[in-house]
Amino acid sequence: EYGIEKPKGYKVSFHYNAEVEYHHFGSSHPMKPWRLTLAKQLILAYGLEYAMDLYQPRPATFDELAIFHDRQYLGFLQSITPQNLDSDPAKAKYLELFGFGGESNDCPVFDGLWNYVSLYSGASMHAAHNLLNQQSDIAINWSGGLHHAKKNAASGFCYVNDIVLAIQHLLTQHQRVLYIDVDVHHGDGVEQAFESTDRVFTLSYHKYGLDKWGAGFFPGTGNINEVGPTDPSNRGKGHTLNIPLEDGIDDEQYKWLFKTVTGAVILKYQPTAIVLQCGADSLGGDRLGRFNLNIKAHGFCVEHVKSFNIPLLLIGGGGYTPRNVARTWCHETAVCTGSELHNNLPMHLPYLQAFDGAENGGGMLYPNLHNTKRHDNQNSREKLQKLVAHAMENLRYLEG
Ligand code: ZLV
Ligand code: CA
Ligand code: ZN
Repeated sequence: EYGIEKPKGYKVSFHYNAEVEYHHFGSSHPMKPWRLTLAKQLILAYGLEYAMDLYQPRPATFDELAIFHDRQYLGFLQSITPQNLDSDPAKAKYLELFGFGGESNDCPVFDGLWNYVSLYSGASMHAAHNLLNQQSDIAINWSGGLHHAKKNAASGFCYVNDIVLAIQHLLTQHQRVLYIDVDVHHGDGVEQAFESTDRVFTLSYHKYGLDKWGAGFFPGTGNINEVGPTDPSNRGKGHTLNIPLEDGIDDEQYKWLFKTVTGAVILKYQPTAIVLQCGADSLGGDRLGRFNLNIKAHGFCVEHVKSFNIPLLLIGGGGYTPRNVARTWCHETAVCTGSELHNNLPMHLPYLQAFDGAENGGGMLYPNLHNTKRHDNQNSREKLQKLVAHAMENLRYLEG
């Protein structure tokens, strides 16, 4: 009844180890791994598991994570616990060095941290593996997408960069991989990791700019003129594109921008694999985000990328209003399998309460999130047109 037949011609796989759900960053921390429980319940309630191959990936090993990360950093990550955190003064120095603690507690040390990072990374690597051996045309890992992690530091809720690890795996067989990032934050960790290669093109759409107190929106990078290395001898020159946006961008503007810019990048760069980070903090009403997108406009990005029929890895990312994160990733799973979902949530849905009542979206899959508008639209038509012109200008580096 919900259109769950397996579509002919392409295969979708879903890579998920439910153990990730049981990790807690702390009660006041906005990152909630249990949003994945909500997403999974929605996906199952709509019967989407029948339209995909399901895998329960094993956690990544230390050596697998060391393909990108420094061993010293990983050793630290593997050994710290909330209990031994303050016991050793020598540790304090490393906490600072590796991006923990300080005045910011974006990256807390919590129980099971090592297990958590190896689970979400293992899932992204397994998804990439499925694309490589052509078991899937689209592989999905909603638990990954932690784009801020650096090779030797945690940053912005991200400890291990599963995206970089997955792309490195794809590079064993693909000459050109395109990375696209629709999380409201700049995908700085992925950009930095591949800044010196022409085999990965990174494209991020994000909020950029100062707030009324003069603080830059996290991580503070990703302006339109940040195009990576400019030295002509650097092979990475011209293979970075950033699309900085203002508060409150709406569905029509975002869809137009995404289609125009992403389309141009795909045509020019001719990737043989695409990784799409689907951070759901770009939705209207997100606790941390500033954009005003509805679920279907966010999902349009997946539809558009899918339409190019290039092997595709879909990964999660941010998203801080859990019920809407779950809705979006359920919708995007359905976009992949080619299923249409009914706007009334299935009656037998566990956690139906999380989606019910006027303030939680009235039991619908597609509530209007634009009504939850808290951020006026600062993106004028003129500004966006200038931005696109500048982006096209940046793309000229790709030629010759
Ligand atoms: O969605 O944080 O602004 C991928 C992702 O892109 C900051 N952090 C840092 C720099 C100094 N500040 C503040 C530190 C605060 C520590 C705790 C919060 C706690 C409660 C509510 C909001 C935040 C918070 N932190 C909001 N924005 C931040 C950013 C990090 C954003 C990471 C986005 C990750 C998963
Ligand atoms: Ca982004
Ligand atoms: Zn984000």
